[in-house]
Amino acid sequence: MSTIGKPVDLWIKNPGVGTGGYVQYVNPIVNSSRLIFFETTHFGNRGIVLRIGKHLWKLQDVKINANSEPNVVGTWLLTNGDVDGDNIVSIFDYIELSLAFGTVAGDADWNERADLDEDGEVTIFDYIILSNNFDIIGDF
Ligand SMILES: [Ca+2]
Ligand SMILES: [Ca+2]
Repeated sequence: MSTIGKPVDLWIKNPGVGTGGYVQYVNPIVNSSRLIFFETTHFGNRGIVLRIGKHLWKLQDVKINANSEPNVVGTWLLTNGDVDGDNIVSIFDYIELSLAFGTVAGDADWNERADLDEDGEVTIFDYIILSNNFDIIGDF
């Protein structure tokens, strides 16, 4: 799926999973070059945890330099498959995908979030994405 044009949930926080310190939330859009820009004054060693669409939250520790603009702080590889948005790819995502299986956009049982590859229908290819990422838990 493409992330271009999609809104991003992004927190700047303390580095490391579970270390708290969520200091700033921003909601940028992925641009046509698949880049995300945002402004911050929270410099130094930080964590950035973000999610886009049906992907799990992903944390990376970064260093944000006060005297360099723009900072390039990393590349995020995201895990697809979170149909219900609870930050784990689980049986509950399978259930929601199953309920929408075989539907196309506009059908009564259509669930846009079950269309993991965003081709406009819920098919075996969406199941494959979910299966490949099954049991993965997101950061946050
Ligand atoms: Ca889920
Ligand atoms: Ca699909």
